[in-house]
Parts: sequence; structure tokens; C-alpha cells
Amino acid sequence: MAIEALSEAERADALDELSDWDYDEARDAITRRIMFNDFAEAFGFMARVALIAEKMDHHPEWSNVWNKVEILLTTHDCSGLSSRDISLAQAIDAIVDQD
Ligand code: H2B
Repeated sequence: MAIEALSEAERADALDELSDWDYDEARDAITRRIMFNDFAEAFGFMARVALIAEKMDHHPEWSNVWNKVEILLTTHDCSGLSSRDISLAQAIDAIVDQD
């Protein structure tokens, strides 16, 4: 079944819950920047997220510069924020919180 972008009310609820994420209005996306101690930690985090993203068949737009990882989540299939982005953001938060 086709995935639909969140309604305004659903988006507002999701953003309330995701306190570490910012809303990018231009992209209808959520973003988070995470700093690590060094490159090994940053890349280790990315490897863990990559495995989960692949399992979910939902992939982040992201970049890494040494100890910094910048993540943008949006759903290309509906050109906006969907429940898939919220699930992936929650999974990412759980990984960050484990460390
Ligand atoms: N990731 C993201 N962020 N958005 C998508 O719409 C998307 C994806 N679609 N990963 C998936 C892959 C789709 O292209 C495959 C065919 O299921």
C-alpha cells in the first residue's frame, strides 16, 4: 500500500515526542545533528543505523565529518514526512541513548 505523508496533527504530535529533532519545513523532514568523541564512534553509530535502515527499507539522508553526523529523514515515496521517518528516528534515538 502506498505510504502517505503525516497530517498536520500527526506531524505536530510526532515532533512533540521527538525532542532531539528539528523540523525542516522546506523538505517536510526532520533533522538531527549528533556529535561523537571521534570518527570511530561516529562511523560505528552509522554502521548500526545502516543495518536497521536496510531492515526497515527506509534510508536516511546523512553526512559525516569526523565526529559529526547530520541526519535528515523524509520519505521520498510520498515527498514528505511519514510514519516511517518517525519509526526510524525512534530507532536512531534508542541507539544514541544506549551509548
Ligand atoms: N527511504 C526513504 N527515506 N524514503 C523512501 O521513500 C524510501 C527509502 N523508499 N528507502 C524505499 C527505499 C523504496 O525506494 C524501496 C523500493 O522500497
